[in-house]
Amino acid sequence: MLQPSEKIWMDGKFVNWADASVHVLTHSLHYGLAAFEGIRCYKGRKGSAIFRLPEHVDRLFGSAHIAMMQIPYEKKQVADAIVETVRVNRLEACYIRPLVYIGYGAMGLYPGENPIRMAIAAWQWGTYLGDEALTNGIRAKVSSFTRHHVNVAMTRAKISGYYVNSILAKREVKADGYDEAILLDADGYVSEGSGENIFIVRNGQLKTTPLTSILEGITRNSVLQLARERGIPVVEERFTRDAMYVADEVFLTGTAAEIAPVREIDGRRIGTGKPGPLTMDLQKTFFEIVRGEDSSHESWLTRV
Ligand code: PPE
Repeated sequence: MLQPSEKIWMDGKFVNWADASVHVLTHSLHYGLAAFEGIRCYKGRKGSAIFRLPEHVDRLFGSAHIAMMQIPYEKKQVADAIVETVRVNRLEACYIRPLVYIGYGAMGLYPGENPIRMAIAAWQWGTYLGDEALTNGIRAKVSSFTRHHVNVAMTRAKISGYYVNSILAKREVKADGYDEAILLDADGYVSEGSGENIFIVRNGQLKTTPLTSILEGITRNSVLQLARERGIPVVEERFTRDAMYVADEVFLTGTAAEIAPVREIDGRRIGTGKPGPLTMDLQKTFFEIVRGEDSSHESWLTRV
């Protein structure tokens, strides 16, 4: 269950959590055209810090631009509002959810002059894929649902409606007792998890899917950067589902999921069946960075 905080930022001002409502004829609620972000704020030695805030704000504006929604604020105003939302709620560690949506006005697919509205909520959110996901790894299953074709969804945008596909996939595999769904693209290659990017490790090489049918993950970008700094060979290249089965390690990355090892896919053990050494090494560094214990990537943190 969602743990309520105190205030939600709505269209430039803070309202009480319980009062943050919209009209039921809000355009986005019917047709799914809205853009959102998922951002984490971590508690660290030097206080709380938001991870890669400018990159998330950029992606939000990019999503809105792709969707032809004009955000009625400057990037700086949005970034400041996000920081302020964490502050007013006195949250040390939290998940932040900015949402840009098409408000009440005309109905019908053509939104015309309907207002573009924006909200920012923040709440405490623990581990996304279960309590032991980060330490023991998760069990994943390839979904029977295909990820959007590149000309159906433009996945550089984080658009609400795209997540119907993710929800269907997630429900399907949860019903079979798995923790997370992996979706294949329209050509049959691996794309991503329902809410995460995917990496495989084989013979010391790290591989992730290219930016065709996937979200351009900010955690993915961070992992690629950390791996390159370590001199680990990295490739962004399509791979098939059986490449996952024979990988030494598989892991998922996302703001909510963080860096989650995958220990089983489709009933097949991955590697030793335990989280792999490279996965855990990257995860350790990631947590040290977000908590400000490793100062090598200070620029990734915005102090609250
Ligand atoms: N792919 C998808 C489809 C996706 O939704 C996410 C984030 C990622 C990759 C990873 O992107 P990034 O967070 O920038 O590393 N999914 C968000 C929503 C999760 C939810 O259930 O809500 C998130 O992790 O915040």
